[in-house]
Formats: sequence, C-alpha cells, structure tokens
Amino acid sequence: MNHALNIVTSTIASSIRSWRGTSASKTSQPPAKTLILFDREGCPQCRFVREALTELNLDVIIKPCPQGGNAITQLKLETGSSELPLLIDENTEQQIRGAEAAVNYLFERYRGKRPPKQLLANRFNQLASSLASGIRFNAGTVAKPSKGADKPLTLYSFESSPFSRPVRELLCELELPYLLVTLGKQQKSDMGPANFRFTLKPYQPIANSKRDAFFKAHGNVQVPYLIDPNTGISLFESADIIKYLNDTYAA
Ligand SMILES: N[C@@H](CCC(=O)N[C@@H](CS)C(=O)NCC(=O)O)C(=O)O
Repeated sequence: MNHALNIVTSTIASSIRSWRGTSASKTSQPPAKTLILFDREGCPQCRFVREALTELNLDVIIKPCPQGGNAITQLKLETGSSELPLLIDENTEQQIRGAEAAVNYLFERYRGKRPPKQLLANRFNQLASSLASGIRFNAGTVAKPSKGADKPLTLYSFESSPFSRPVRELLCELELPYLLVTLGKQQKSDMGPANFRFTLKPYQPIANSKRDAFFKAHGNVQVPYLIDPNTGISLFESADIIKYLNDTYAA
C-alpha cells in the first residue's frame, strides 16, 4: 500500500476506536517481569488488550501469531488452544485468555480498579474494532514468508499511533517477536507530532518517565522507533522501518 494511504487509513482506524490507547497513566509501576502477549495485530479482540497496555503504561513482549504462521500452530500444540489474545503474567503466574478477561485482569492488578467500558469487548466495541481492522484491509492478520529473527526486536510505540500501526502489522505478518515499549501521552504537551507540540514552551516530558528517558537519549520523543539487536540498526520514520523490515526479514 502507498505509504500516505497507509497513514490515512491508520488514522481512520484510530478514530474509529475513539483514539483509545493514546493516554498513559502517570502512576503505574512496571512489574518486575515484563508481560507477554500472544497477539495478532489485525485481530479486533487483541486490540483491546494493547489499548489497555498503553493506557496502563505497561510494556509487553509481543509474540505475533498471524494466521497460517508457525507461532499459532506452536501455541495450539503447547496450550491446546489457538484462541487469541493470550496474556502471560509471570509475576503472578497467570495465563489469561480472551480480551475481556485480560483487560479486566490488567486493570485490577495494575491499577486497582475496573477498566473503562470503552475497553471491554462488548458488541459495540467489537464492531468498532472490527471496522478498524477492516479499514486497514485486515493488515497484520496473515503470515508472510519470513526469514525470522534470532533475537527479539524492540519497538517504541503507543497503540493508537497511526505511524506505528503499519510497523506493528508488518512485525506481526513476519512473525517477529518484539519488546513493545509503550510511550503513551501523559500530559497535554505530549500531544501532537514530535515537531509540532501543542505547547508554546520547550517540550519537557514528565520527569523520570519512559518518555523522559527517550527524550534524554534522542533529544525528542517520536514513535515508531525500532531497535534491531540482530543487525545493530536503530531507526526512526515509519516508511524507513517498513522498508528495512521487508528488506531484512521478508523471505
Ligand atoms: N514521519 C514520522 C512521523 C512520526 C510521528 O509523528 N509520530 C507521532 C505519533 S503517531 C509522534 O511521535 N508524536 C510525538 C509523541 O508522541 O510524543 C514517521 O513516519 O514515523
């Protein structure tokens, strides 16, 4: 797909989901062990869990399970079911299947309260999430021939980011596991693109946040940002990241 069209349809997908997965909690503490999510980017149910993870400011290791890929076959062999999403929390030794159960678990465990109803897998939200996948032509659903990667990649992103979604879709299609570092927006001045903040003052992320660490390392905060330990490459710019992933990993 042409990149401009890619970003337009991705923006529409985020709008259909009312930009859930944009804001991030200022108070959540990261768990000792990173959560793991068996996920399919284009799956309407999985989206609710990723939205919750951004809103709770929780990072997660994504194990992509596109249709027709090896990972979903392996998951079925190991757990007896290929139902997605599957959330693993090694901190509490919990395995939670299904979006509603996973979103409830995450909010209760990491926020001490019930999730907002917009993140629950009710009929209205399921319809909206299916439409969001539809407008993306169900990208991030079916496996593409891939060379695979030895080590997991790292992607900085937040769920509703229109520029990050096409990258996540491709990582899923290529079945490349990755650490998803969520950089949701924590204050008004985090809003907007990196070069056009909704503030007149110099941009300053909240002190000691993940955004602050990113800002100190790069002089700004912009997603998507990909780190590939397999090749030593790190990249900004969604179009460049997509080209890199296709050139390096598509078989
Ligand atoms: N040209 C860049 C644009 C990336 C961009 O504007 N990303 C937005 C999020 S969708 C961003 O980083 N905003 C600043 C922020 O979140 O702090 C690309 O294609 O990757």
